[in-house]
Amino acid sequence: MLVYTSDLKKLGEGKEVSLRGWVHRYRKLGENKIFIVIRDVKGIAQCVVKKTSVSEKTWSNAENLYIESSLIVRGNLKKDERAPTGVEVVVKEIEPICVGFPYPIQKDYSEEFLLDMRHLWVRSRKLQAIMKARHYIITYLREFLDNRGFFEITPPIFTVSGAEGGSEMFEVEYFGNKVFLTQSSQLYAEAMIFSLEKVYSLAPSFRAEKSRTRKHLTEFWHLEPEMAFYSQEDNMKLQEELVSYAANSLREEEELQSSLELLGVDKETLKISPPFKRIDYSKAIEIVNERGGKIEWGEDFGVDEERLLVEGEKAPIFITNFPSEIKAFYMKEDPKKPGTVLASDMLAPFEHGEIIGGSERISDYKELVEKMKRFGLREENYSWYLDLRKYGSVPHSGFGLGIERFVKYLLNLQHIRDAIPFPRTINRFYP
Ligand code: NSS
Repeated sequence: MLVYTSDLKKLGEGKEVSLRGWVHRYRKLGENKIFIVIRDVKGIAQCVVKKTSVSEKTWSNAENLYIESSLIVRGNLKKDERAPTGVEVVVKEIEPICVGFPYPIQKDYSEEFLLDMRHLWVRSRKLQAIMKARHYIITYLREFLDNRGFFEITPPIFTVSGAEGGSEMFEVEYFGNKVFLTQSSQLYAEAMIFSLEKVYSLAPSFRAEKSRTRKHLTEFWHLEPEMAFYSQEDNMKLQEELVSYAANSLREEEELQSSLELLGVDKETLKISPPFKRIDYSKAIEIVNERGGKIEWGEDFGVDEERLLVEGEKAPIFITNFPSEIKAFYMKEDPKKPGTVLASDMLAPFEHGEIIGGSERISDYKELVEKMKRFGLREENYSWYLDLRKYGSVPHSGFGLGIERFVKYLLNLQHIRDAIPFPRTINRFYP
């Protein structure tokens, strides 16, 4: 019977099973015994090959394996307290699929080497656990929005109009024209709300940022919901409910318990619920300065300021009402606090920092044209976007959540590059 490594515990002593997978560990004990730890999608299992109880062929197959050789193993289950799952497979037969070559990841575990070997390192148990969790996290995010009546849309990646400031865009030659890789799908999501009212896109965004930090990628996956008739308050409510739903679903996911354990995730940190604390930007400036930082009104928060702001927090917090001049052109002014916008950043605790940026958008044509002028943007590059304010404009809001930042926070990862299989950073685009 072909089973997964995780099935072994449930099956009885003596049962005959076949396992299919890869050699994770390999150890020869004396002349007559070989221990092979097999890895498959579900986990690992210990197999023992005894020279005296297998055919010559199987013994020589076992002797010739390398780390990461692929194979099928047949044998009988035996209880063994020392084996990782409490049972081991006493091997009867080994059928190699690909013996291959000596595995290059042996002693050198330096970060740079592992990044060069990323195409192989994605098999490591740590990355396997992270990628499983990432899959589930994305599933919860979609599930939550789908249950609220959202439609998923698919925006273009080649664009001409930047959403977040033109200097950080990657240029692409497009049959003699100059286009850019999208920074954000927001402007297209905005176009779609006039048809579908509540939409989201999950697509890559590209940022030619020269930031060398543990939270910046040049290519990241971006979840961007956009909602007609939502105020900024409705927007923040949706965000805190979405984030809480994903965190708690992750905590409770049966399929992921061993992955969370392997990653050392403290499940208490995933017990979060709305409402999240809201701190006005002006108050946030005071807090930063009280806690030993140095920042003036009108400056944006960097990594250090974000760290001070979430000091002692157990759940994410919102910073609201940023000065208009330091935020994007499409954000609506707060009529109650002139000079500031109806926008929020969601900062995650434990030094993970910003995971969401959102705002209510300017829905009035004249107001948008004026603000674009003030920001030095060329109207002709945005004429289609301005059309949205000419024909049946409505109040609307939306936000962007960086998938890798979110995964990094929920799994408490040291570096954002481990939240994506093939990270793209300022000096890394291979493999
Ligand atoms: O620049 S954002 O703050 N906002 C936008 O792009 C809006 N147009 C989103 C919207 O309202 N639809 O980026 C949003 C999030 C931010 O909070 C991070 O979580 C993530 O996107 N982000 C990044 N993740 C990884 N690497 C980089 N460089 C990065 N930049 C933003």
